[in-house]
Amino acid sequence: MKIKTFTIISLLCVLLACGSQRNENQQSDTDEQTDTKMSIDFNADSAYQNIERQVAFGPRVPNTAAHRNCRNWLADELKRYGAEVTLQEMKLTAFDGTVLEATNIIGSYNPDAQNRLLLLAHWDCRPWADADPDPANHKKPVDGANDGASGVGVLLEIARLLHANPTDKGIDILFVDAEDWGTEGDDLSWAMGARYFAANPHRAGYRPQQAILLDMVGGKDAVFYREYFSMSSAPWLVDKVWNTAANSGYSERFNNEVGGAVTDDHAELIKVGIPAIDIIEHHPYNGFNPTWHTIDDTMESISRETLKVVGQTVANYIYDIH
Ligand code: AHN
Ligand code: ZN
Repeated sequence: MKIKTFTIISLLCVLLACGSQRNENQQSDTDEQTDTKMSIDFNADSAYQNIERQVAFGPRVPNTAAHRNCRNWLADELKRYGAEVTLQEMKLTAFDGTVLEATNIIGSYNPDAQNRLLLLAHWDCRPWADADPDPANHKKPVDGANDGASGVGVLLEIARLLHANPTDKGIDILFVDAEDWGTEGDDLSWAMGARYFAANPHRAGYRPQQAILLDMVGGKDAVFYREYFSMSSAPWLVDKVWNTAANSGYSERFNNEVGGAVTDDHAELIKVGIPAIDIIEHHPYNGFNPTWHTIDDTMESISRETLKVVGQTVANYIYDIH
């Protein structure tokens, strides 16, 4: 009887101990999860300032001083944020015969990692505000606060985050030139810098597993639809990014409807077999933001809130917070 009681009591003790052990394990699992799900705060004010700095150079139209000065600043910023920087200089002949002195700027993190994510945005400005309601403005260059500087501004803030919170992932930030010296009806007149990069990558055999283009990501109340070429190239990547946005609280800004097809830098990567998607403000019926290719594409058209929505989504995607 005594032995029985003793056995029962010890059995109970063992069970209780096991129970508490399991609880401890669960607790530490939860702690680890909280650790890996550390929050990374995308600073929209910094992104906004990155846009202001670009716009302050003047329109970054190829073959101008503003363009050259901005190029040097962008390269210096990427270096300051710890990236390995490559400048890819090109002479590109535009549809109208103009020879553009163009430069793609590449900033690499963990350049030897095999698995790579490419983040890109165009940094040049359109020489003509030919969508402006006033024809008198059609030969003026655009400020490109949204069309150009916004994607770059967000990615420079991502570079700052990568420097402050290093990961072991292979990430390349690419600022492509000569996107916007194009003409309607001639698909090859756009995205010349991206086409050059696709054919002549900065490293022999460079082949990222995934690429995300940011274009016009600063407009007020912007909504991002699932762009058509992105859906044909990498629907799984669109899913991942749009789900990340939804889990970050931005489901109203990342709409699950499939939008129109936009001839843009990502299409040049898709052509050479790189899975690529475009986060772009392009409404299925209303098209681009009303300031697109007008003289109103200025700082006044930039929303810190939209920069936060896009930047935090990209940051959460990079850091697996989804
Ligand atoms: C076309 O209008 C065919 N593509 C526009 C791509 C673009 C221009 N993105 C920014 N500016
Ligand atoms: Zn444009």
